[in-house]
Amino acid sequence: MYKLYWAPDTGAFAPEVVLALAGAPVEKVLVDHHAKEQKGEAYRKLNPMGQIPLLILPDGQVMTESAAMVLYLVDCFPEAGLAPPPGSPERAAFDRWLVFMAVNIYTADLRLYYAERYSTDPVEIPGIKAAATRDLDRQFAIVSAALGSGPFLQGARYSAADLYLLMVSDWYPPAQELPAIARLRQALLEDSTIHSVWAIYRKD
Ligand SMILES: N[C@@H](CCC(=O)N[C@@H](CS)C(=O)NCC(=O)O)C(=O)O
Repeated sequence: MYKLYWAPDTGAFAPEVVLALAGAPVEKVLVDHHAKEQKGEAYRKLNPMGQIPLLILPDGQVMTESAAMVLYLVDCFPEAGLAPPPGSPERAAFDRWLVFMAVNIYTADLRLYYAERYSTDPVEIPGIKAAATRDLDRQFAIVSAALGSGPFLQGARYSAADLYLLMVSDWYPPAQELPAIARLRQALLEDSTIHSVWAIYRKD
């Protein structure tokens, strides 16, 4: 059994939707995001970064980092078809876009939403937010161009990288206006399993 520490509107969507599509059993632990439970001593013992999500594997190993969870889980459940096989040329592109979104878009989103953490001087907050917005516009334009005629990053079949894109574009509404991203979101949300997990995360 997997154990997922989650909260609405967080990166826990990515591992949860992969587990749901794979049909894997998961116990969910709701973290009180607004009360900053993730910064408390008990939670930090599991994740010293004090961040959500946190995944405990069936053997008890603790995983942090949403993209690492996705990369690991897609290979645990190859029959779910959520990533090209390891070692294939298609897998290189899958890994590339997943990591691109995790290290660029996710972190720019954090700079936008937690701007006060990125400087010791509050005067700099508007500039931090403006730079994050500029970066998000540029990064989503790159992903949008990569979608081409899509509808998914690798053509007709969706992968967990597309699900990650659904998640990060939820956090930045201007990205949802880009036609290729709007089309991808609509196509993914037609799937009842994806839609039901997505709806849970939007209940904040
Ligand atoms: N690199 C981490 C980032 C996780 C992260 O920053 N999560 C946010 C929610 S989306 C969080 O925990 N925010 C609460 C906080 O930092 O206090 C990952 O991909 O899992």
